[in-house]
Amino acid sequence: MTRTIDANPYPLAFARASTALLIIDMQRDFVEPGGFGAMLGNDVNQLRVAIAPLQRLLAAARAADLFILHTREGHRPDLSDAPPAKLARGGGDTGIGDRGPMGRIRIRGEPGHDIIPELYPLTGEPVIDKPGKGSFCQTDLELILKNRGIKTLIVCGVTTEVCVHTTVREANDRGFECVVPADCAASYFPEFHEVALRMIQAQGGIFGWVSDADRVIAALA
Ligand code: C5J
Repeated sequence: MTRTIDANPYPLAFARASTALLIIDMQRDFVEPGGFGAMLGNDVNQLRVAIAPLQRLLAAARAADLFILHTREGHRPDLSDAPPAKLARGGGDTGIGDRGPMGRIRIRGEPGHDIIPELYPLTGEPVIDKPGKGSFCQTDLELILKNRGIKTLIVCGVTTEVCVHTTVREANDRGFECVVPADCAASYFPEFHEVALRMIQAQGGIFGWVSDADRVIAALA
């Protein structure tokens, strides 16, 4: 059955069976006070505003039997999958692989790399470990989505202008239709969040749609 999500720049037609909820990088090191993001001087409350709307959307998606996937940005403990350019980026004293407030920074298996308890994946919800900003780069995400017949992605998480944006662009180029519920994504920089969302929906939806949790939940019901 075809449904529509009330979205900008125009309603997005979708079918529940071919739609997935993709939650990007809701990891402790980005989102929690006392994590690496906070250590860098970021105000994590700018990200935490997305948790409550995302919890409601996640519950609605689970109730609607939607396919749900989560991503985590991070690397192998030996850093063999971390490009030297990424390791060098930032120029600070503490970076990827170093000891941070929640274990080794961006390393799989460390406490800070884990997904926040409020949005923890259930058994059966794939978790995609990605070494980059985009969720399709060097992962099996595309294969998993194609095998499930997924055509539409509801993309949420952090940060709007980095990993959410990169993922939406990658997905769009691969033929997926993406909608971002604005209140289910967030940035340390509110102005980047706003502009990133405007970019997605500009020019007739140049690479996607923008909606919000309430409108997506209404469409799933
Ligand atoms: C994400 C980042 N998840 N900003 N990563 O957006 O480095």
